[in-house]
Amino acid sequence: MIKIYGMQSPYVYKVRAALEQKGLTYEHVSVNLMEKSKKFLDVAPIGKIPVMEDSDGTIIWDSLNIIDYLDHKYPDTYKMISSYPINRAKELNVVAFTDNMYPDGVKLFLDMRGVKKISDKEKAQAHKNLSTKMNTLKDILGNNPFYTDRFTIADASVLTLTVMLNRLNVEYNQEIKSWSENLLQDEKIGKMITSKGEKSIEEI
Ligand SMILES: N[C@@H](CCC(=O)N[C@@H](CS)C(=O)NCC(=O)O)C(=O)O
Repeated sequence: MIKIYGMQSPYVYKVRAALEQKGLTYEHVSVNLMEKSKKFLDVAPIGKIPVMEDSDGTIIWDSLNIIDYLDHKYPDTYKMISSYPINRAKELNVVAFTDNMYPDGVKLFLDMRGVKKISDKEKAQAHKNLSTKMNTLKDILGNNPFYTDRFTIADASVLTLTVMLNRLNVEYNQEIKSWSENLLQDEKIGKMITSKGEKSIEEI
């Protein structure tokens, strides 16, 4: 069975979104990122989650790379990245844009957890940056249900971001908030977020 190393991370949520749409079965291995074990570093040379171990033992890391691999390895399943060049480019633009928002999110997360405190000024700046960029994401989406013509990696990327911003109490526009709440109601899409009480097969 496919193993996903990492469970609680926006990047893991994106990979889960793909696995759920594709109908592939998977299990999680939780990873202690504060104290990375040899067992984890053996499968994850860059020391980041998510890492995917395919049923044949193939190891792939980086959420975008994992999703792209899944699209090609299992071609008869739902495609998370469009083949049509214009849509593909648009979707990858959104992925890159959201990825650029993570450093501010991580700063706020580490501050909230007390791992690395930041000044009030830095905190305010991070909130402002994130809110401004959420407005850009709203403008790109417009009144459309999806960033391209159906649910793709672009939507999954913005959804994971909204989940993270909600947990960090970052204010952002109501349009994207409602869009996210609405999409996450979908049974398959909603499963991208780990449910309370969901357990991994082991923690390393
Ligand atoms: N570009 C990577 C980013 C993955 C990433 O930054 N993961 C974080 C958790 S959300 C991590 O593992 N951080 C641990 C570390 O950097 O030591 C992806 O898309 O998978």
